[in-house]
Amino acid sequence: MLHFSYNFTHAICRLPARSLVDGLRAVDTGQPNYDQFLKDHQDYVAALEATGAKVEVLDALEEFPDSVFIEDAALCLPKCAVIMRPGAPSRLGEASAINPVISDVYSNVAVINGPGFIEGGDVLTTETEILVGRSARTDSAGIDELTSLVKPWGYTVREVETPEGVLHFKTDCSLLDADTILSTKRLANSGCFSDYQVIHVADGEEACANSIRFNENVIMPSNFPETEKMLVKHGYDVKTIGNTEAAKLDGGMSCLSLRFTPS
Ligand code: CIR
Repeated sequence: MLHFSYNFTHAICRLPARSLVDGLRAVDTGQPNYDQFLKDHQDYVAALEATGAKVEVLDALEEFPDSVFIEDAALCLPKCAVIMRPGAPSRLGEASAINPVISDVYSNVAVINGPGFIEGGDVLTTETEILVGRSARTDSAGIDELTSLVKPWGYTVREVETPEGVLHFKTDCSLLDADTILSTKRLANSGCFSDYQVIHVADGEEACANSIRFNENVIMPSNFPETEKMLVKHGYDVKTIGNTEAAKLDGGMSCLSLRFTPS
């Protein structure tokens, strides 16, 4: 049985720009190394392709240092796509840059026009609902606009809270299958996943909560052995990808792609 929330025939990625050294970060843990970032990005694209998906890799956008984190600029649903409105001023222009690319593959494209803000990293799509975490980048007005744009297509949006100090809602959680979510304890403790099974990331491994289920694989960052073991024990087919450089810019596995099946 196919599940639209994790079975995808297509993905779109964007090559990292050399300007990524100027990318946003909450805490300075050193400059990301461009060559290592590029290598990890190639491994990531290869992992998506290995599941049989077709992956379009867009040119780098030097004017937007964070544009490799393409997920934040758009939301791809089975029946429509929505161009987001990033709350980080340096990322706002990424929305109009992605619009023509999305309009090439979707016939129904809606646009968040504001005044609210919303970034794709705050949006978790499950089989039954779209959860959106309010954060420093996503506000209630942005969530309300998304809610009314997707309602005609039959999607339900639930507004929830991203933990204080956490960049995006999905920094702390990932969908593993139709019923199961991988989450940090700090996010799951808010009760927002009470209708789901929750697997907690191992203590001290919170930085791997941003993983993705992509077809048969769970793709997670390397070097989180306890959580990896736990996922394997639960029967997931885990692939790991180096993420040291993206992590310096608060990026993880979900941020690096838009995943979809054209309708
Ligand atoms: C930013 O702060 O916007 C980027 N440096 C990281 C974005 C990560 N995106 C995501 O979690 N979806």
